[in-house]
Amino acid sequence: MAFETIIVDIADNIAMITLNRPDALNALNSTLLTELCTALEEADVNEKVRCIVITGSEKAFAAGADISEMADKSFVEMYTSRFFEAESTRFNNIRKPIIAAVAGYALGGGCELAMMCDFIIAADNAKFGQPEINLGVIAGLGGTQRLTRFVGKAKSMDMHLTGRFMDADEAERSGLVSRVVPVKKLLAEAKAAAEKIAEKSLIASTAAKSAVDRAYETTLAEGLQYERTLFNSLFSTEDQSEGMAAFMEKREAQFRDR
Ligand code: CO8
Repeated sequence: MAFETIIVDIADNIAMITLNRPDALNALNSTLLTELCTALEEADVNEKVRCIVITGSEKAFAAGADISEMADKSFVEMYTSRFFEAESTRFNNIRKPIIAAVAGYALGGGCELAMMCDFIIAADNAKFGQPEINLGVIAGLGGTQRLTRFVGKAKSMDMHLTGRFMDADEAERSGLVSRVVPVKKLLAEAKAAAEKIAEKSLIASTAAKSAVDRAYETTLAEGLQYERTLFNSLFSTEDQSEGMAAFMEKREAQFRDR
């Protein structure tokens, strides 16, 4: 399917989705978020795709929700249209692993979009922020909740209340991103990570994603029970037999997602 605001490239079992509104620093408008969700859902059911990468440009992953689209809206319009609610749910329903490869600005909804992915690889020029306070509003796509879980209350409050940006080094120190790489190497590094994931059993990788996500939704006792149930259930798969046999036979496993 042809898209207006994103570019989708599927190769080597990876769907690379590039946000593509360069004139607006990839600001997230309704068209972009709808197209992104459609592309993600297509990738999720495409047997050729085993991992997804979302990226932007070297200057901006995304500089936030599109302010020009929101500027004239009233409370009633935002409330009754359930602005971006459906897109948020559609995104959270994707089963396959999603990596955010972030260079440049990841601000407001852009920072929130990166945090909705399963982990973030940052370029050394990345800047994260929740500057909505400067616009007289607050984060609305999960920033107050997810950023607080990633970096803790002190830094989250600091960022939401002052609107200051966090650079890549601080983001790594604070647990917001998993690794920082030179900007020119960002896509290669994200692709290499995606290829590693794509080599695994998709049943196991989607189970791992689901179990880690559960840690944010439940008590430790319930999370441990959920993990145990998933772990045991993987012993009904051919991939478990193959993975363990391959280890014993000192060879590479050939996973078939069965
Ligand atoms: N929305 C719309 N257009 C944008 C946005 C944006 N968020 N960010 C940048 N642009 C546009 C600029 O208007 C400009 O367009 P033009 O050339 O036509 O004037 C172009 O992109 C380039 O931007 P700048 O000239 O400003 O570039 P600079 O390099 O000088 O500055 C910055 C870069 C610092 C990133 C600056 O553009 C900026 O501060 N942008 C806004 C950042 C921001 O406030 N983001 C938060 C937006 S609100 C939000 O994300 C809420 C999310 C929750 C929604 C949930 C709904 C339920």
